[in-house]
Amino acid sequence: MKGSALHETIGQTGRLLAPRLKGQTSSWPEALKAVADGIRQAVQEHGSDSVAFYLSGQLLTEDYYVANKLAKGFIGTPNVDTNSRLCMSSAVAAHKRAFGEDCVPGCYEDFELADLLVLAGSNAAWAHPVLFQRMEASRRPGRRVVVIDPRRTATAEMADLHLQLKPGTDTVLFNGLLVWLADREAIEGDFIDAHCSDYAETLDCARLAAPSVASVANQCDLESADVETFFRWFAETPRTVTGFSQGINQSVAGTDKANAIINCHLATGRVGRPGATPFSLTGQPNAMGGREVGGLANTLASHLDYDTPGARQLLTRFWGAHAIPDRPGLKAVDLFEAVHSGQIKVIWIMGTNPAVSLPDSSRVREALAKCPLVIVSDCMAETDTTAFADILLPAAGWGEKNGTVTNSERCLSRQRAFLPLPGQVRPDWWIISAVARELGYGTAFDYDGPDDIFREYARLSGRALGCGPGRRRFDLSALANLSRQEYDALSPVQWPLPGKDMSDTSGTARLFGDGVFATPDGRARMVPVTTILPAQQASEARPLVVNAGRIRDQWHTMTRTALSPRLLAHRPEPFIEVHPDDARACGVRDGELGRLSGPGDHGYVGRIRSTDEVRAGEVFVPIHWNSCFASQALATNLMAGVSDPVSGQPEGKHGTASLAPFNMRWQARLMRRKDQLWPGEGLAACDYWSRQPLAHSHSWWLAGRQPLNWARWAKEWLGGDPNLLLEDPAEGRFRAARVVAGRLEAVLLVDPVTGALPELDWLDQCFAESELSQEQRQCLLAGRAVDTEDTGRLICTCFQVGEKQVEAAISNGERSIDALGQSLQCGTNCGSCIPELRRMLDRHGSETMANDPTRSASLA
Ligand SMILES: Nc1nc2c(c(=O)[nH]1)N[C@H]1C(S)=C(S)[C@@H](COP(=O)(O)OP(=O)(O)OC[C@H]3O[C@@H](n4cnc5c(=O)[nH]c(N)nc54)[C@H](O)[C@@H]3O)O[C@H]1N2
Ligand SMILES: Nc1nc2c(c(=O)[nH]1)N[C@H]1C(S)=C(S)[C@@H](COP(=O)(O)OP(=O)(O)OC[C@H]3O[C@@H](n4cnc5c(=O)[nH]c(N)nc54)[C@H](O)[C@@H]3O)O[C@H]1N2
Ligand SMILES: [Mo]
Repeated sequence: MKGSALHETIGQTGRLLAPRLKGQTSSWPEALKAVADGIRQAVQEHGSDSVAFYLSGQLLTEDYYVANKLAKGFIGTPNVDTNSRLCMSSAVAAHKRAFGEDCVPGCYEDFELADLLVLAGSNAAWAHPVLFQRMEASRRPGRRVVVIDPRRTATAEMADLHLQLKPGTDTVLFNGLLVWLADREAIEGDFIDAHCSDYAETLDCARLAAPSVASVANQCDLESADVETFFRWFAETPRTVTGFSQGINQSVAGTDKANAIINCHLATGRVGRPGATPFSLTGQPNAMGGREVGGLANTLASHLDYDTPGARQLLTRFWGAHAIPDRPGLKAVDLFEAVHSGQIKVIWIMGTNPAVSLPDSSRVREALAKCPLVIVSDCMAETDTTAFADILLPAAGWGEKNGTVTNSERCLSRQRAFLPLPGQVRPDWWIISAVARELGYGTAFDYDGPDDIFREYARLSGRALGCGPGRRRFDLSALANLSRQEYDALSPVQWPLPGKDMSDTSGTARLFGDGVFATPDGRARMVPVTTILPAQQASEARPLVVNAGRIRDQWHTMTRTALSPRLLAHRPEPFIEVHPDDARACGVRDGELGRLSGPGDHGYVGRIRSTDEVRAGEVFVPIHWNSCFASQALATNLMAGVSDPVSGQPEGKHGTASLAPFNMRWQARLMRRKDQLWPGEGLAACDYWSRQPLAHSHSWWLAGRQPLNWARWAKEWLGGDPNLLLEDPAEGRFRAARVVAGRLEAVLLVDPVTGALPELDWLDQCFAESELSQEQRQCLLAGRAVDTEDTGRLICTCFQVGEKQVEAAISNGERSIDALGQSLQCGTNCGSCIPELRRMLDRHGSETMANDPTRSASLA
C-alpha cells in the first residue's frame, strides 16, 4: 500500500526547491535574514510571546529538539505546539495522570500475546496495516478480538464482537466494565492495594455513571447481551490488551476516555505485562519523538514539565539559554485563536498543514491571512497552508533526511537518507540552526550534523532524571557518546536503555510491570471519570453526527500520497458515507453528489456512498481532501474548534450537519497531460470539482447546475482550441480534445448526469501514445474504449488487482486468501486489502450456501 507506492510520491513533482519571499524565489542568506529580522522585530515590539512555532510529527527528533531549544530557550516563547496536539495529546495527558509520565507500558508483541484484544476507536486494518497483519497472524483458537467503533470498519469486520456504540460514549462502557469487574471480584485487589491510588473514588464515580449492564447498553445504544459478553471476556482473560487510537483521543472527553480504559487495566493489574496492557496507538512517524523532546506547549524537553522542580533551571544551564518561559504556552486551537486576535505576530509552521487539519479550518485560514508574518517550512510548494506563507523554506522530505524517530512502543530507530537533496532543499535541523545563528545564538546551535544534536539530547535525558520526585523512565543517556559511525549504524532500541553505555542495547520492552510507577509515591492513579458528551449534539437543523477519519490509501492532507495515481484509485473522489435510511430521508442517492452543511455556511460536497457500515443518524467523511484537490471537501470545516479541557485535543471526530442532494445538470471529466503544470484556472466556473492524478495525465471530475458555454470553456481548460470536436446538444453531450503533433494534450468529456463516463485507464493510456491512431481518435469522441478489459474497482493497490478479477478468480475456485494471492498476487505485499478480499470470499461463501439446497438443508 503506502509503503510499496512510496517511490511514486517522492519524485520532484510539486516540490518546493528554493526559498521564496513573498512569492519570489530567493537565496538562503536572504531568506534566513528575513526570518530572523521578522522574529527579532516582533520580540522587540511585542515581546517573546508574540512569536509562535507550530511543529509536527513529520519532523525527526533532532529537528524537533532544536526547534524547541530555539523557541523556548533562546527566543523565550512558550508558544510552541505541534500537530500531535490533534493526534496524541489526550493519550499523553491520560498517561501522565495515571502513570506519572507519558509512557506506553507495552510493546507490539503484546498484540500477539493477548488472548483478548480490544481495539477502541482504532481502524488498525487501514491505519496500522503492518501491526494489523501481526494481529491477524496471531489468530488462534481461544483468542478473541473486540472492536469498539461506531462504524463497521474493515477492522470491525475481523472482530469476534463489534460494539457499534453511540459516538462519544466510551467512558460509559469502560465505567460499566469497572463496576462489573468489582461486583464479580474480577479485580486484582492485591495489586490495587499495593500499587494504585484512588480506587474507591473511581469505583464510586463509575457506579453513579454506569450502574448496570442495562444502563450501559441504554446509554451506548448497544445490546445488553453484547455488553455482557464483552465484560465477561474481559473478566475471564488475564492476557488482555486494549489498543486505542483517535476514536478515543480526538474528543472533548478524550483524556477521560483513555483513563477509563487505563482504570480497568490497573484494577486487573494488567499494565506492562506480557500480553496484558493498555496501548495507545500513535499515528505519525515521529509523534512519540515529538513528545519526548517537549514539542507540546505544556511540556519541556526530555519529558520535563514546566512545573517539574528544577526543570527550568536545568535547561537554562544545560543550554546556556537566555530565558526559559515560566509557564506553558498556548495549545493548537488557542494558539491559532491568538493568531486570529493579533496577539501572535509571527508564526513558523513546520511539516504540517493546519489550514486543513485543524478544526474550523475557515477560521484558521482567516487567522493565517491576518497574521503579519507566516513562515512555512515544507517539502511541497503548493498546499493549503503554503498559500498563506510570506516566507517559504524548502525542507528535506522522507528519504532525504537523516536522524531518529520513536514509534508507539518507545522504539527509537534511525532514518537514513538514501536520496540527494534536490535544489536548495535543506533538512529542518539545518534551517532552524541557521536561523538561530542569524539571530546571534551561534554557539548554542553550532551543530555539524544530526549525530551532534542527538548526543546533546541523549546527555540531557540523563541529567533530566535528577529533576523532580518520582522515578521517571525516559532515558537515552547510554547513547550520549555515540560516534558518528555508531550513530549511523544504530539498531532500533526501546527506551529506557538500562545499561550505562552502548554495549547494552537490549532496551526495555515493557514498563511498570513491577507495579512501580513514575508518580512521586510510585503508585499509579486511578482517575474518577464521568461522561462528558460532545458539545455538538444533533438538532433539527443539523440532524446528523459527522464522524471523520482515514481511508486506506491516503496519508493525511494528501500532499504526498495524492501524487501516486495508484493510491487514489481505491477511493478517487471525496465521499460521504450515509446509512440507507438517512439517504432516503435526505433524498440523496448512492453514486450521486451530496452536500453536508455544517455550522455557519460551511459545506462538504462528496459522492454519496449509501452503506449500513455507519449507524443511522451518522455520516462518515474522509479527512484527506483539501482545497488543492477538491472544491469543497474539508472535513474540518464541519468540526467546531472545541477541545478536551485536560489535554487541549480538539474534537476531530464529532461534528453536526444536515445532508441534501447536490443537484447537478451535467458532469464532465477533464484530463490534461501530466507534464503540464496547470493551477486549475477557471474551475471555479464549476459547482463541483475534484482532482485525481493518473499515471500519464491529471484528471478532474467536474459537475455543475447550469450548462456552460462549452466552446469557450473547452478552449480555456484544454489550453487552446480543440481540434477534435463532437457536440450533441440534444443529448447534453460534448466532447473536445486537443492533439498537438499527433499527441493528445487534453480532453474534455461532458455528459448528462445519467450518462456513464468512459473508462479512466484507457483514457489515461491515450496520453502515453506518441501518435494517436485514427481508431483512438474516434473512440475519444465516442467516449468509449477499444477492447479494454474493465477490471472493476481497485482492491489491491500494490499489484493493481480489481474487483472483477478477484470475483472471477473466486468463481474459478480460489477459496482462500492464499489461493487468491498465488493466482493474482493480491494481498501478498502490504496486506491492507486482505479484509476486503476476505469479505468477498465470505460473501461468495454465503451466496453459494444460500443457493445450495443440500447445504442449507443440512445446516438447518
Ligand atoms: N491510511 C492511513 N493510515 C494512517 C494515517 C493516514 O492518514 N492514512 N494517519 C496516521 C495517523 S497520524 C494516525 S493518528 C492514525 C490514526 O489511526 P486511527 O485512529 O485508527 O484512524 P481514524 O480513522 O482517524 O479513527 C479510528 C476510528 O475511530 C472511530 N470513532 C469515531 N468516533 C468514535 C467514538 O466516539 N468512539 C469510538 N470508540 N470510536 C470512534 C472512527 O469511526 C474510526 O473508525 O493513523 C495513522 N495511519
Ligand atoms: N477532523 C479531523 N481532523 C484531524 C484528524 C481527524 O481524524 N479528524 N486527524 C488529526 C491527526 S491525528 C493528525 S496527525 C493531523 C495531520 O494533519 P497535518 O499534520 O496537517 O497533515 P500532513 O498532511 O501530514 O501535513 C504534513 C505537511 O508536512 C510536509 N512535510 C512532510 N515531511 C516534512 C519534513 O520532514 N519537514 C517539513 N518541514 N515538512 C514536511 C508535507 O509536505 C505536508 O505539507 O490531522 C489532524 N486533524
Ligand atoms: Mo495523527
